[in-house]
Amino acid sequence: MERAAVFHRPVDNLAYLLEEKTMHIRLKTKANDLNEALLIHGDPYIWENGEWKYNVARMYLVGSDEVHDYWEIKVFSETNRIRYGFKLISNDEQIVYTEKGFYSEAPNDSDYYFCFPYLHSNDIFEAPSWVKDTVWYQIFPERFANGDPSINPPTAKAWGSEPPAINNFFGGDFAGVIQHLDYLSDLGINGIYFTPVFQASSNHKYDTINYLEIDPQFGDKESLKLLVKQCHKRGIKVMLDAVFNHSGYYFPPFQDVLINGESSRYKEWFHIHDFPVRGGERPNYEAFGFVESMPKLNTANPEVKKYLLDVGAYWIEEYDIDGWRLDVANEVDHHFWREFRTVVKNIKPDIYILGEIWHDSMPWLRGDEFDAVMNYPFKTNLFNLLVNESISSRQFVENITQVYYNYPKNVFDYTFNLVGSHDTARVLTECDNNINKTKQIFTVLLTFMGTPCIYYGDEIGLTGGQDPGCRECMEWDESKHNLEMKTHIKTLIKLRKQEKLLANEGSVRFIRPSSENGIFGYEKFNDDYSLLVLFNPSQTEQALDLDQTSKYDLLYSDTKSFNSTAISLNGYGFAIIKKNASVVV
Ligand code: ARE
Repeated sequence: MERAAVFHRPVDNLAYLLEEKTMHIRLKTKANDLNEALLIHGDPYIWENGEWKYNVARMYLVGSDEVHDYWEIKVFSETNRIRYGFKLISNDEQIVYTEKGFYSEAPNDSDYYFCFPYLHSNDIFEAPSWVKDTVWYQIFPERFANGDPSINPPTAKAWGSEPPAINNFFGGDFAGVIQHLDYLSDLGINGIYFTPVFQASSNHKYDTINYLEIDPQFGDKESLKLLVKQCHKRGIKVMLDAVFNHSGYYFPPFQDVLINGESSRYKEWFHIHDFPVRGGERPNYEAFGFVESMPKLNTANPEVKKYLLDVGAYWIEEYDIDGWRLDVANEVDHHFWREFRTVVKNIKPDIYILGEIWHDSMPWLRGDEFDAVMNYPFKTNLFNLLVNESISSRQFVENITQVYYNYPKNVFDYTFNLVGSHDTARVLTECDNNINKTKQIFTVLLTFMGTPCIYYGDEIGLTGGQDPGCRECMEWDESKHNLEMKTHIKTLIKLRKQEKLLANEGSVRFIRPSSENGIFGYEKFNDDYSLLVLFNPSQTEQALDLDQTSKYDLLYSDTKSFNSTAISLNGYGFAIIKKNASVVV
């Protein structure tokens, strides 16, 4: 047995509360090394005849990546206290793994074991329950619809008359969004995430001038109020973008520092290295990257903290928004986010807090900071498989298994999945206009664990390269819509609403391909039935045998042939199949 690969700590994704008195305990071991893993567990204070009284239960091998096996068990503790260790069985030995090391026999003293001192039900990770049923739609307000030309920026061009550039404007606004809410309801979405809407000079508005005013090119506070009301009437939630890592260059406190230098009362609001303040390619103050127009805010400063926390509160209290997406969330200190959570949840307990983090995000998802993060590792792996073709489906399943088991289950249930945003090239463009691949990518997005987000216009086949190419004007001429794409997305959203297993009820297991680039997928299941979601990642037809002890119904597919014993998928084809509990054969 490879002892060096055996890993557990009683924290985070490896030991967490799932529901009252119930935990998930996970263990990582070397891939294919163990035949069995057992959990030795008990209340540390229950002893009999001078010996600790423990139970032994079988763990399940729930997934594997290239180097590790993942074992999991759901364990109940009547007394809310638990100590535990693992009995590991391989071909050549049996050992017991505890907090204090490896032993040939299970120590009969609870003190040796891993300790989860008390299962407090208020420590269960809980995001707002409405999020699980939400299908998000991301709007870049300057490019969605121009509903009120009277407030166009002075340099605004005719809608869609030229390609999107770093500094051109087309006059998208709130009135335009309100005019198209029926379109969004018809699509089936029930949450809108807006990139920033506060006063700023650029077209993307990530360079805030005034956090307490709506940018006049989008409307005013009344139009935001109306927008939120209209959305709520249709059951659509509204999430705004909070850019708290940095301000814009023209944010008055930064201007004050530029003018008054060392004697500015705002000099501690930023991270100025020395005076006089100097911009350019390498500013002498901290910024977002080295972008001189985005000076980094000092969120540890009490005045800055109060200012931004008040901003966070204001738009909820006065405008009833439902969520905050936090820009560059990983570069702001944890203390700030903890206070932010307390403040906003006190006002609206079911407000959704979404962090923009592209990497491993466990430190922000312990229940005291964010409800979710933008799941870019999901997108990257999916695109490496289907767009770049740099990994096989075997590797995809292994990588995504690792991403999945990096988080507690109840955290991953809320993760914000996306296949494109204002920061990435459009999915159809990435797929070289291959509609089958694009449809397959959306099938994964809308059936995977977590909540999906559709970037405006992807549903009608908009194209475009990296920022700023991906920010073109929405097409409102229906004759130019890609109807195959739109119908596909609508069908998937409808199915997601009908089949709660698709919207994160139940559990999941990954289906590993039987050959390097064979059919792969996942099975979402509860006690009664399961859904199989299958994909053919290659351009040639492939078939998969189905286990004959179950009954199958095809819910949605572009499949070639399907019967109770096998399914054959077209190149880049997919199938969503309902598998009913075993039938007697
Ligand atoms: C502008 C131009 C770009 C140009 C850039 C260079 O449009 O073409 O390359 O300037 O100076 C906003 C605007 C952008 C603008 C930028 C700077 O939307 O258009 O770019 O400001 O003025 C990292 C961060 C992540 C960040 C991305 C972009 O971790 O937080 O980079 N995303 C947010 C927003 C952006 C926004 C900002 C931050 C700034 O969503 O829209 O940009 O407020 C890897 C790394 C990630 C990295 C990612 C993307 O995966 O690991 O950390 O994300 O790549 O680069």
